[in-house]
Amino acid sequence: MRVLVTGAAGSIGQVVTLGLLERGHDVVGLDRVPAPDHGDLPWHTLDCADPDAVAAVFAEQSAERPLDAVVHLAGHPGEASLPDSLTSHVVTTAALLDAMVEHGVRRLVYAGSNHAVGHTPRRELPGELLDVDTRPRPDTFYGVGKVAAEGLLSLYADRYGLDLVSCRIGSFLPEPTTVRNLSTWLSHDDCVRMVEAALTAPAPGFAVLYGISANTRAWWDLAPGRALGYEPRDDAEEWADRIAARPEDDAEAAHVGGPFAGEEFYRPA
Ligand code: 15L
Repeated sequence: MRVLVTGAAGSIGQVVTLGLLERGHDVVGLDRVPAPDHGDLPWHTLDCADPDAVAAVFAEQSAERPLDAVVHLAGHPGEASLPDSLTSHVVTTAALLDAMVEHGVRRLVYAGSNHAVGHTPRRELPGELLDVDTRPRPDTFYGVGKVAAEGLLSLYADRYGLDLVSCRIGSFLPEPTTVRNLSTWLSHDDCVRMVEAALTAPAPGFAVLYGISANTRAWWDLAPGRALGYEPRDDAEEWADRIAARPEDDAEAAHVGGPFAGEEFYRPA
């Protein structure tokens, strides 16, 4: 597949770009910053919040060799003001979706987040695992942006028949470092497996999956991902003996969003 990866210079973007290249896909990188050294990767330096700039990328790619899919990883990975969160997660997604419709690109894999449901108290988890149909319960304006972006994916899937998969990523890290991470970790290799599954699953339409590894202590249900072909192989439990308990562990375990659900993030919109 020929895949446009946005946020390709970011921490997830670099891992996904290399992983897709290793698996034989063609990658076109896009970021607000110039390319890290990935050989002669085609690259566009621009902000996805600029719809004209995004449209120009699709026009240029269509003239050369059309894109098959987009992996949309661009976006500020933490809390920001409400307007900035909506720009970072919703306006960027809309610009890409409109360009996809115009140029016949039919699939997008989105870097959603566990913070779309982060204010869900752990004691309310039905059967101990949170499924993808539980009501959106964002823990921050960041989470609100991710929920709204999923709403946009749902709208464009219904209107235009696109295949749009939101991967609600847990904690993307080289290895788990906190007790919460034992439940929330997404390994680098599993992240690549997840993205490739979401890119290649037959006709998913609008779909949501939880982007975590096969963690023994998982809080989120992996079944929706497995239904799309995502088979995680790593388990944070292998690090459990090396992770020291911290005073904040109990507070971080009260809600699935961990620290993002805490009062330190409360602020006016
Ligand atoms: C995320 O979605 C954030 O981008 C990242 O900063 C972490 O907070 C991560 O989730 C997490 O929940 O650990």
